[in-house]
Amino acid sequence: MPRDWSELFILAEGAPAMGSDERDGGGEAGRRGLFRRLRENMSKTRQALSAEVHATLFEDLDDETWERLEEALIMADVGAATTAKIVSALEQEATSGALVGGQALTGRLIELMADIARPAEGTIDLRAEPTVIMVAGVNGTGKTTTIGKLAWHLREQAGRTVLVGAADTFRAAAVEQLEEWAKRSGAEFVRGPENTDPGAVAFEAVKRGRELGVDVVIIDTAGRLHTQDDLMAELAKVKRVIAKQLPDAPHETLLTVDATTGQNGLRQAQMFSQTVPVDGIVLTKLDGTAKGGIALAIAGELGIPVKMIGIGEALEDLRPFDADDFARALVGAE
Ligand SMILES: Nc1nc2c(ncn2[C@@H]2O[C@H](COP(=O)(O)OP(=O)(O)OP(=O)(O)O)[C@@H](O)[C@H]2O)c(=O)[nH]1
Ligand SMILES: [Mg+2]
Repeated sequence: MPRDWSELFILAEGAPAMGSDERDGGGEAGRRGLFRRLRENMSKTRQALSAEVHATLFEDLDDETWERLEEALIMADVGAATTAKIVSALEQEATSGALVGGQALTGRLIELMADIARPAEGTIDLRAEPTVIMVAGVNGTGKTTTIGKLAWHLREQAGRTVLVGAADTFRAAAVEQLEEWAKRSGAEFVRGPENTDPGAVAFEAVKRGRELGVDVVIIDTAGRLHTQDDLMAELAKVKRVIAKQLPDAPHETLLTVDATTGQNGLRQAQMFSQTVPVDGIVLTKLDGTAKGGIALAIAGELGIPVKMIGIGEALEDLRPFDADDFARALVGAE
């Protein structure tokens, strides 16, 4: 599971040279700093969960312990099925005497959560030239913002050149917003005439990306159409059109899920992944929610890895998802 950008991005030349962002730099001190920030970002979820962990695992164990723990995890949006899996495993190990004491139980709880949060490798392969990344998601979940942040990190952390294509053509404001992010992140930008077909813009963006020789092309898509069926049909079409320009593309389809919407995010991920194969989730707005456990529900129930997390509205507020750190930050471990 990627712990930093150099592990998230797979490059033809091997590990990338680190960019200038010290906070993302390697080394133990850098890692501790990042973990501290993650804990702060997730303080709402953590406060809710760590109090319950202390009130249960550090006291005498009985049926109520496990019920209370289950309730706490469900409140944090870990999801009923995934919660049941975690708690029954923990209960079994505790009852068999394999685990004794609050510390050991908490440590094991974190391990169980991290294992579930890590259903697959979770890397992003950037070896295709250009690599085409399509970003999908319900309106307002953070597609455009994530694209801006990702474009910036691709440049800063991996030295990649990036082009972004505005295939969300239904709102003029959406195109301008993406253009603004392209400027901020130093990416090339492709738009179509007003009300153009989104597929045509995606096609043009990939074509232009190839002509310019950029490393990565990122395609923004619409989050809202007249009906959900229209939205899904449009997304499938954009994907098909991209493949016409470049046979293996899109190489990566990312789905943005707004962590504050809790279980709704799980349903969205289900719906999108039935339309286009989703390679990874970007879990956004983790900074403002007590429902961070949704990462576990999505990974546990759909088997789709969370690859990145959004922890704010600025360019640098995107991080690779580290399942171990995430589980530790959720439960409140140091
Ligand atoms: N706090 C916080 N806000 C975020 C994050 N990601 C996105 N946002 C905010 O969420 C709002 C919606 O983000 P957009 O990027 O416009 O979402 P979108 O999916 O492109 O929306 P549509 O284009 O309408 O489909 C904006 O105000 C963003 O600043 C995040 O990680 N944390
Ligand atoms: Mg948008």
